[in-house]
Amino acid sequence: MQMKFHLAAVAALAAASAQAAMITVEAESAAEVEAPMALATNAVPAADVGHTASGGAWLQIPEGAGNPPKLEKGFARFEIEVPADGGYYLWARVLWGGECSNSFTLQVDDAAPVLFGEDPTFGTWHWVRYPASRMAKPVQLAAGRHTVVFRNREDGVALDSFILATEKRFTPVGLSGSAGL
Ligand SMILES: [Ca+2]
Ligand SMILES: [Ca+2]
Repeated sequence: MQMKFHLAAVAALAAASAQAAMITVEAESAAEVEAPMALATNAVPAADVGHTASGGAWLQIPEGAGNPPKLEKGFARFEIEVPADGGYYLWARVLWGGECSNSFTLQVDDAAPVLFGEDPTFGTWHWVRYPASRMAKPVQLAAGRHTVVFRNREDGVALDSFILATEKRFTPVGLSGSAGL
């Protein structure tokens, strides 16, 4: 079955299936940003990042800004409202500079930090999932407020937006993550 999955249709989908829930968060809506994580916009793009970010802006750690263990600083913290209890897959729209610039450390609430990324798609915006493995269990979240932190692990990385979705078959496409199931 082909189904257009626009954000506006989330309510309808939620009504159709009690288990399906999805939220989209723009990187630039972070509650807190610590340098060298920094805001960039379509109007004043970095040389190594395109003009095609959703919401017209993104967060980035510029190439050469430094990364652990030399520099432990640099994160973006998000306070999100999860609509329903469930197992959530986290999709992020990212742009990686290369092998040494293709990951964040991801932390949800007080859970142990995990590796996000390390995939081999460079120089273009693309969607990356956590957990990456199709066999791995999604992140269990109760309805309500949660904290998501993207931390500096390698410089030369950019984060446009991210999605939390309970639907395992969901795959975001394009700029804002609207997708076919
Ligand atoms: Ca890497
Ligand atoms: Ca954005």
